[in-house]
Amino acid sequence: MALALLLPFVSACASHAAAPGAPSASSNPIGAVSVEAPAEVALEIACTPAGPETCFNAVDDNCNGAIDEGCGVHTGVVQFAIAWELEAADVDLDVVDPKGETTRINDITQVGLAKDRACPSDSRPCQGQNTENVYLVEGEVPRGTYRVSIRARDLGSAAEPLRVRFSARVGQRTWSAVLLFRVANERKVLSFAL
Ligand SMILES: [Ca+2]
Ligand SMILES: [Ca+2]
Repeated sequence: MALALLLPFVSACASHAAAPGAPSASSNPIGAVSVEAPAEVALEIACTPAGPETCFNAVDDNCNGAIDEGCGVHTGVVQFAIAWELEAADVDLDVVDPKGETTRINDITQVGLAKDRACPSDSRPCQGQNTENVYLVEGEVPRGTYRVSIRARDLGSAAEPLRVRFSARVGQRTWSAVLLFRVANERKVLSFAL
């Protein structure tokens, strides 16, 4: 089942709208979400419960829709998170909201997107919990396109590709993928539209 769900996302930069007959905006305040991702990014939409939520791994371990809840990071009905193990690496998560505003650490965009974690950070040690997190503070999900950029500023080690876990939640659906970065400043961009 997981493989079948994954396959539609493998094609290069294809757009994936909801199936015909999906609930209309009036009956479903979240609406359908279409996703675009680079060809090499295999987005998983099937969630397999792995027990209690594990902190700072950017995975919805208990499949309740929230990513890393109960870990001191904020969650919301829109949430984007990344995590990586190599402490020497520096990875950035930037989200452009439907109004074109880019999220910033400890600030809230006009539509209500906030970023509450950045690593590495001068102001707050990450203590090996290398994550970045963007979430909708409150209210209804703003419609439009969320453009999500993940950039590896520093790979930390040239020995092998840097592995970064990425998860996204928009409304009632959560996506997840492992991103591999092979050169510094490589950027992967995904978009979620509703
Ligand atoms: Ca969870
Ligand atoms: Ca988790």
